[in-house]
Amino acid sequence: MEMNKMRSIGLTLLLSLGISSLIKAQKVDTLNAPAAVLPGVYADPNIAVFGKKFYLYPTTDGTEGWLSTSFTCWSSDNLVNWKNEGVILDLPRDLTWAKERAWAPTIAFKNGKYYYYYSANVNIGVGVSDKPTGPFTDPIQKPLIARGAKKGQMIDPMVFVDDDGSAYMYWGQGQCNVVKLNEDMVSCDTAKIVSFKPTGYNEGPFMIKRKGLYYLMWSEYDTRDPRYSIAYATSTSPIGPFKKATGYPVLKGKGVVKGAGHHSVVQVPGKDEWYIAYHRFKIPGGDGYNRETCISTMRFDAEGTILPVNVFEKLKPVKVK
Ligand code: FUB
Repeated sequence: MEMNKMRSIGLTLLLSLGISSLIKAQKVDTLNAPAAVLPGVYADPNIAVFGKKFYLYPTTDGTEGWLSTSFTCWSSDNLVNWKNEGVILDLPRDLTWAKERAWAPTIAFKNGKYYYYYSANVNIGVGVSDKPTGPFTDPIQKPLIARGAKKGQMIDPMVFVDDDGSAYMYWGQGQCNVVKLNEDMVSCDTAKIVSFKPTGYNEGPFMIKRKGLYYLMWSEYDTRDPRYSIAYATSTSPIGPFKKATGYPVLKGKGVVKGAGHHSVVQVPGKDEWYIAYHRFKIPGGDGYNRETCISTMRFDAEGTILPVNVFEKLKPVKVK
């Protein structure tokens, strides 16, 4: 065989070996997902970091129609191992205006206090405490946003505190609503609510800010639908207008992972390192009422686009310095 021909066969062989090992390295075993981070059924996880600890505030799952009546809090110093801090708000015990459907809470820290926002019987309430682990009291003794205040369901609050200290609350199923909270964090001017519906938006809005850009993320489809997934839009303002990112959603199920959505995001303090907490149908045997809480790494590309999250990547312990 002439020399040139041998060289080109060798090169082709090397190239195909290289490509096949690359494909192997990227091949994901979609039949084996990493374990959930919380034991049992917990959904709508809201993740936060205070000091050197991470906290998770989920919905207690496991009843048809999501009839849970109390909220728990979980803490961790590495994102992988979580401690149950117990019940932080019990609706029949602590509220005068709602007894069930304790859903999708969130937390914010301002003026030395922790403010806990949650859905209760399709109203939005607010609690206050000196500690991230509660217990939370009900400072206003009524909903902060009452059922029927706007189109869609008054559920799934998220409070984002901007660099200038302004706090914005996002919420809503069916459409997304946003309002600036008053300095006291427990009141707002409802006449100033801005409502909009990005294409595909269903519920679970969550706001992050990175390098001056606001990223509004949300869940698409119904939480009982295996296609439940997370998309996002960006803006230079916390109240929009927002431009939806095209292409692959931030996160969606694949293989054994179904119904992955209703998320929250945490940034490791002082680092450009981000983690996304979300629920999926419990593996095995779960559905839209039996969901479990997971955490994955979330990355950006050089242009600031959120890259598709690999729900099969094993989470490594993370320490806050
Ligand atoms: O967990 C109850 C409800 O299911 C939440 O409020 C929705 O976002 C959906 O996850």
